[in-house]
Amino acid sequence: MIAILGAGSMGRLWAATLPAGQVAFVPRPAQSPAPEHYDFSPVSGPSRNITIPWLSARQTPTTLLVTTKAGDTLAALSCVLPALPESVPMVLFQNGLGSQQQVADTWPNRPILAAATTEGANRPRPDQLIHAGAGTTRLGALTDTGKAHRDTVVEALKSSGLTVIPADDIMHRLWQKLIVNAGINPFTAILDCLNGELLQQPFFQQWIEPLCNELSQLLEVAGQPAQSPRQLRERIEAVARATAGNTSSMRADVLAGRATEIAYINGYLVRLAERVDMDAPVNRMLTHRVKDLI
Ligand code: KPL
Repeated sequence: MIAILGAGSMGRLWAATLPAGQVAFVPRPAQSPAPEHYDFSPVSGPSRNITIPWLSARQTPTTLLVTTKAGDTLAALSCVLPALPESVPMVLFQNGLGSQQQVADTWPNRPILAAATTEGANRPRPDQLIHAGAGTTRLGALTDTGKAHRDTVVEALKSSGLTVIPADDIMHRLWQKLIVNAGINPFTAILDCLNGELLQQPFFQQWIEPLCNELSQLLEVAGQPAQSPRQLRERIEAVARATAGNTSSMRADVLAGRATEIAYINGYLVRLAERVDMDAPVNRMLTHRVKDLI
């Protein structure tokens, strides 16, 4: 049984695609035990009704997928981990950086893995899940005890039919994703536009180059392989084009009045810069502008 903590878009995507009967959502103290029903539209083919039960107190999962928002993760895990044996591996799916490290530092003896995924899923209505774009999910260990579980967890998640591959350097993958999110998400939230509409916006054109200068320096600060500002800009713009019709997760959060993950994306980069006495004014400006939206 694979247990999923966090019944948002990503949690529901895994729940809908993993073999029926082998997956359950993990209830938090105030959550009702009635099964979750929703309509799932795959990338191709007809939509279908999905019913996912909640994990009962008697069941011990083989793996825990953690698909909560970055800012909710530590509190959510603090509620559920006391009841979960220390040997159960968990996979962190949070966007950005910072929350994964908080979890690994809080439970260093647990087998903790992180996932960097490019799957696209959204929920136009609470009872609907759309798999907007097929991607790849890379999985790697964050703690020493996580290493021995990686390949078994990869195999288990492959039974979803989604593309899942092991990663030797998951921090590198998380950084690559962070760069793309830092260059797309805050702009789409501030400008209230689709990813593909960014490229024509004067505000994006004004700030993307100075932002990429900061991102390139911060990659170096983090000990990541060097990438020029131009390479970073090309990748950010390529992803914006490839996901032109998408509403970014940050814009979706703002439109729904939910807290965003800005503190774990551009906000994380501002904190990293501060630690080495570097200035990151563009990341700081974007962080403030997004925080002011809700
Ligand atoms: O990951 C994304 C997000 O919305 O968080 C991108 C790549 C920007 C696609 O929308």
